[in-house]
Order: sequence, then C-alpha cells, then structure tokens
Amino acid sequence: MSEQLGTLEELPQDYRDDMTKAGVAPLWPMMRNVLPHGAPKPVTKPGHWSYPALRPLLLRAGELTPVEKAERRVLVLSDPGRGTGAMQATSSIYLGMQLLLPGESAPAHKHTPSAARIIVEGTGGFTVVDGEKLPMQDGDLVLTPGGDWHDHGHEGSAPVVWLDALDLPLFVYLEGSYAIEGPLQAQRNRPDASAVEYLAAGLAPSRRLGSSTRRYPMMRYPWKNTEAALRRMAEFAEDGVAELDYINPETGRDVLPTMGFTAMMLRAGQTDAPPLRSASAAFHVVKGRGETIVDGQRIEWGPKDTFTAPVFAEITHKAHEESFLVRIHDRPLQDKLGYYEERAR
Ligand code: 1HN
Repeated sequence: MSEQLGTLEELPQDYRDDMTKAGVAPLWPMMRNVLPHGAPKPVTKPGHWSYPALRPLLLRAGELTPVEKAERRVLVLSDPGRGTGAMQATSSIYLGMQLLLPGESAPAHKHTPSAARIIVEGTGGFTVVDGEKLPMQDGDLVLTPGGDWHDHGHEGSAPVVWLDALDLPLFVYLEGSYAIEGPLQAQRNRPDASAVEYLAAGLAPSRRLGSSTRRYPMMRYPWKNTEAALRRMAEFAEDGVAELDYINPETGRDVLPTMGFTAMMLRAGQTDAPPLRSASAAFHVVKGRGETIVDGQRIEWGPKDTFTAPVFAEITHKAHEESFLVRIHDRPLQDKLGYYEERAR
C-alpha cells in the first residue's frame, strides 16, 4: 500500500495548464477522495427533525401555498452535511414531510423513483396507487413503486401529514428522474390488498396456471398489524429487540427495489447497539421517547420525530419509554450491488 500520494501542487504550472486545456486531470491527487482506505468517508451528517418544530411550519405552508400551487406540499428534510435545500437526507434517501388539508387532492403522476410514506397524523387521507385506494392511518407504510400512477386525497376533517421517503437521489445522480402527469385515477371499489388477499402472514392467493401476480401485490402495511406483531415478538425476545422487516408477501423479498423498511420495538429502558452497517438509514418514531447516539452525536427523540444516520454509523438507541421506530434504509440497493456489509462493534 503506497503512503502519501503526489499532490497537484508538486506538478509544474505549465503542465497543469496544458492538462486543463486538454480536459484531463491527474488521478493520484484525487484518488483518496474517491477511494479512502478501509471505509467510506460519508458527506452525510446525522440529522434530527423534531415534529413539534416541523408541524407549525407545515401548517403555515398550508396557509401560504394552496396545493394547486405546490402539487405536493412538502418540506424537505435536508442532510445537515449538505446544507438546507439539499434534496436528500442521506446518500440515497430523500425525505420530506407532506401536508394535505381536508378536501384537497394532489394530482396524479408517475415517476421513475419509488416512494413510500409513513403516516404521521390525521385521518381520512388516502393515496390511490395504480387504481387501488390505500387509506392512510397513523404509522401505516404505504408504497408508491416507481412507474405506478399515484394521487392523494383527503376525506377527513383535520390536516393529514405523512413522511415521504424516495430513492430520488439515486435517480437524480443517474440522470434518470422524471415524471408524467395524468388525470385523477378511477378507484377500484374494494379494500386494499392488505385487507383482502394478504390478511394473514403465510397465506397468499392460490394461483392457477396463467394467472399472474402484481409486481407489488401489497402496497399498504397497516400499522396496527405491525405493532401487534412487534409486541408479541417482544414478549419472547428476552434481551433482544423485536425487529421486523417489511416484505413483499409473494416473494418474501424487500418491498421496493432500493429502499427497505424495518420496524422495531424498544421496551422502556431498553438499549440497542446494532452492528455498523454499510447502509444509510432514517429512523421515524411512530411512538415513544428516547435517545440515540449516532457517531457520538446525541439525538433526543419523541413521537413523530425523524432522524438519520450515515453509512457505517455507530448507533446506540436507548428508549426512555416503550417506543416503536421504523428504519428506512438502502440495504436492498446495496444487496443488489453486492456490497452490503455489517461490522461488529
Ligand atoms: C412525489 O411524487 C411525492 O407523490 C412526494 O407525494 C414527494 C418528492 C420529489 C419528487 C416526487 C408524492 C416527492 C415526489
């Protein structure tokens, strides 16, 4: 392994000028920037967005900007390492808090990035994805896979807020991000698949030769099921944390191509120090209070807060009361690229 690599300043000015004119640059002064030794050096810094701080700002957006002028009325959660306005919360994950007021609707579109939403507050909101009406209740996970038409509506009487997570940064990086707009969708007159075909774990509709399944058969994961499953698991988890991955019920695999979702329950007083992971992560607090140390930075969280951790972050959670968190991460992407990794603490 070579030690110090040569610098740009060591090179004669005329040579540097000639290289610039020719549109080339030497690799060696920049090599360590793109290929640090041992582990990545993330630009991403841990972030924390307290819901009590965001909520009034969102409601003000509701007064200032009609949904027609916004299409999606969202406050973007920018990675502190990249600065306010950055359209990403981690290397690969975009996060935003979206507000829909009673009677409003957000127009239909489809786009290349995939989205998922975790409902933060309010009742009566819904998303229509590919003609399926997906009601939104606190803590529900609702998918909007890339390429699927989606529009949002609100039949309730109080503001509805949800957290959007998209793999947008990847698509922007790939110069592959775009949307197509369309008319509001006709809704099939039936409950969503979580209440029809996939009511119980381990059971899926029987297929006959020639019948097909949808690529995304289940697009709403009701929180009440997740919480009940975590609670039961926690009863037998001894000192361990109860953690459940959201999966596609037909394939058993991740629910979206690049983003994964993992729900976790911590009992009051419980701590958890997961291995260092190559995936970046955002944590959304469905309920509870506690603190998490991310790379030495202490984050004191409460209900509906959101916080982030860069790749390979050292993370220690401590719940002050019984808590439920959903971790949004990019392990599915890293698995596909063949480099997902966990390191012991
Ligand atoms: C989008 O389509 C939604 O459909 C929300 O609700 C946030 C952020 C960037 C690009 C597309 C939505 C978005 C978005």
